[in-house]
Amino acid sequence: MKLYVYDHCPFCVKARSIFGLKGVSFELVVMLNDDATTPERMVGRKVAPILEEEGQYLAESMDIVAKIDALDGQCILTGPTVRAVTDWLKESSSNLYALAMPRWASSELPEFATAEARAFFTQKKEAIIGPFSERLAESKPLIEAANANLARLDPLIQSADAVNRELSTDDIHLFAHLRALSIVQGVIYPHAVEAYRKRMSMKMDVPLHDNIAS
Ligand SMILES: N[C@@H](CCC(=O)N[C@@H](CS)C(=O)NCC(=O)O)C(=O)O
Repeated sequence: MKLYVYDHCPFCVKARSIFGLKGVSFELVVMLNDDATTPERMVGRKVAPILEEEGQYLAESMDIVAKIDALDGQCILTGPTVRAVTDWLKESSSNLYALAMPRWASSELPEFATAEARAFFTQKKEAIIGPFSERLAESKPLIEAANANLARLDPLIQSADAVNRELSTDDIHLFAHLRALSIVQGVIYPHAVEAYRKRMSMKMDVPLHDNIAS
């Protein structure tokens, strides 16, 4: 199986994470961000992630998660989801992209290996969140808001091995959020959140961006 992704993309992180959790081997293919030809050849539109298996394609992150989880007939994402976690994700997502997008755009990520790919991303995303320079200038209040959100998340984390103690789709969504945030320098992770994101990164085999955070 091949999984086509952009490294920064939270939807792609969701798809990647189940392979690590299940110990299923796959080939990770990072597309250039301006490469429309590759995804269009597979699914008729420019999108990531895409799972390729024997000439068949699947282009929806949570469908990929469900497929890989069910592969051996022993699903592991069987725990109930918790409303407080879902609500937290909804409430906390508003400033995530304002923080992460300008930082992804200036990072040495494989999808930005060419100047054209980086420019494509910058242009497309600035059309959504405004000039990156303006968002970067707002870093202090945005990071303070993210820190306040994380302080509210901490007591919701019941175990470093599963937010609700039993693995569920909440873990897929929550780790994708925390992994996106890891590109931001100066974020303060309370104890349980720190243990959780580190453990999940290891189990899901998706490295955090702490080492390239800016
Ligand atoms: N519902 C889709 C959303 C996927 C999605 O929006 N992916 C973004 C990348 S993060 C994308 O492909 N955007 C088009 C582009 O980057 O040009 C899923 O969960 O897989």
